[in-house]
Amino acid sequence: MGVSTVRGAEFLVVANRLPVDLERLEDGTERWRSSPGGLVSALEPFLRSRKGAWVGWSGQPDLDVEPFEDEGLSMHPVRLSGADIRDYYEGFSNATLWPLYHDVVVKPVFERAWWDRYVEVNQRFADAAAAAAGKGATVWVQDYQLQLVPAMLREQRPDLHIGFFLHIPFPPVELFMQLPWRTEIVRGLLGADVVGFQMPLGAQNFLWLARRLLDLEPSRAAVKVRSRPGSVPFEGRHVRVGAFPISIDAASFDAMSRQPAIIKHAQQLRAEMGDPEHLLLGIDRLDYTKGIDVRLRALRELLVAKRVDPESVAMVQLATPSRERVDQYIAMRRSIEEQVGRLNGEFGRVGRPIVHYLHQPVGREELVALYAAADVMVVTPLRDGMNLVCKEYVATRRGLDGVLVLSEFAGAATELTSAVLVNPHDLDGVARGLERAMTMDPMEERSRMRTMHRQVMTHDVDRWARSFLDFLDPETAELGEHTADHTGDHAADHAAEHAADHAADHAGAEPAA
Ligand code: ADQ
Repeated sequence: MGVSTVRGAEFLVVANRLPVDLERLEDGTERWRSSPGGLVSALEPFLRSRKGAWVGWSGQPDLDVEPFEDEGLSMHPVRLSGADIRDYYEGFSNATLWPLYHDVVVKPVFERAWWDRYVEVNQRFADAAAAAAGKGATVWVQDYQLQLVPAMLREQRPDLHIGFFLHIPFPPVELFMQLPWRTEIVRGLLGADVVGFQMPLGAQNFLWLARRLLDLEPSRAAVKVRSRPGSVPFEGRHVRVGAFPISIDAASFDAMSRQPAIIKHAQQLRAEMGDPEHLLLGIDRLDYTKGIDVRLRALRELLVAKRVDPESVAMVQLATPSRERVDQYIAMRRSIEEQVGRLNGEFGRVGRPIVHYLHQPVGREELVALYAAADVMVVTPLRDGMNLVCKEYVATRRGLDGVLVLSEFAGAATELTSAVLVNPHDLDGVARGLERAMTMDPMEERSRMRTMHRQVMTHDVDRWARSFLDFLDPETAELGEHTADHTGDHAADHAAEHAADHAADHAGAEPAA
């Protein structure tokens, strides 16, 4: 790593966090540690081949870091103070937008001071991006923390090609309308050339809101081809809107799951847990949207009703620490840990708990070994933009064994229709889903997994990134508008139809903007 000599990147990613975290070691020294996520590995080839740069926060408060080079990538750290983290990140991003965009699973807090700080910090990111981008560069802005950046950036740099992708769900119209700053957010997003969502429903909601709040008419393309990306005219441009369901680096999960060391480790893990007949697995950030409590309650119901023998079942629940200073997260952690204690107290025995609970991140190899070891993967979010965990599990099932229990409210449910789909609000239904997974006929198990495995292996994160960037590329853009199907598969088409109906249903009842 060295101080940057690169000026004027051709391709820039702007995200809340850099792809490397600054770690402060006990001896007072600091080092950068790469945080290999799906997004980083998907974009790395693009970034490296196109003089790429990344604008983001280092992960540490009150730290000024000069731009630097990291293995061919140019990093542009943005400084966040303690107060920025409190108001922009923990406040507006995670206590206002996050719950609002996830179906108000908890009540969003609307706080003017947080909004002011959100505007201020978005401006800082936009300024950093404007300074780092070369003439005519492509800038890809990521996620809900930075929804004002597209417009702020365009104001300074109309020469740029700006894309925006929202990783979390875009809410139903009537929920979004609660936001006191709804018009500003929509205006911020419309600064982009392409606004991308996980699901067609989100894209439809956004198109509808843009028209309603800013009094814009959708272009004919949006009306005529409902399941294709639409577009909306705004300040002399056509902002194109589409669904781009994100995925994982499927080949790498597949390859890792076949490594002898990982297979052996998976066997050891099972043996250490007493070789249960059914090993259930949950892996989530510890977040109230993920429905960890739902699956624990469903498992308890099965045990209480003696529909499952405690000697036959074990569950591993990994819960990565997340947003630990936000009130709702503190309360939720306490409640989940109480439930784990109760289950183990009632149904475990010495040396043989029912639930093995870890509140810590684990390394990639341990993660894959757990996927490989599990008979049933339990993914029960109340709402999730996509959910990568279920795709990671499926990618490790080359042997076609294993059952996925998946919430209907995860974006992934439109692709992984052969999962045992459950409604996480219906406790009986989740319990039945778990029971079904544990008793499924092996032939049926294989047939369902085959379909899902094929889907995940052929729709990976590379394909996702390419489809978004091709759509943003001015040379292929015109072509894309009329030919590309950015709604994914047939199920997604169906969701788009549903979205259009949903928007139509609400057209009459909408509050005045
Ligand atoms: P998240 O809400 O963070 O992502 P998810 O899509 O499931 O949720 O991704 C979590 C990632 O963290 C997975 O890659 C998983 O392997 C990893 N992980 C979780 N627990 C871990 C642990 N204990 N140790 C190590 N790794 C762990 C947001 C949206 C999602 C959307 C993604 C991508 O909320 O809906 O799918 O962005 O767009």
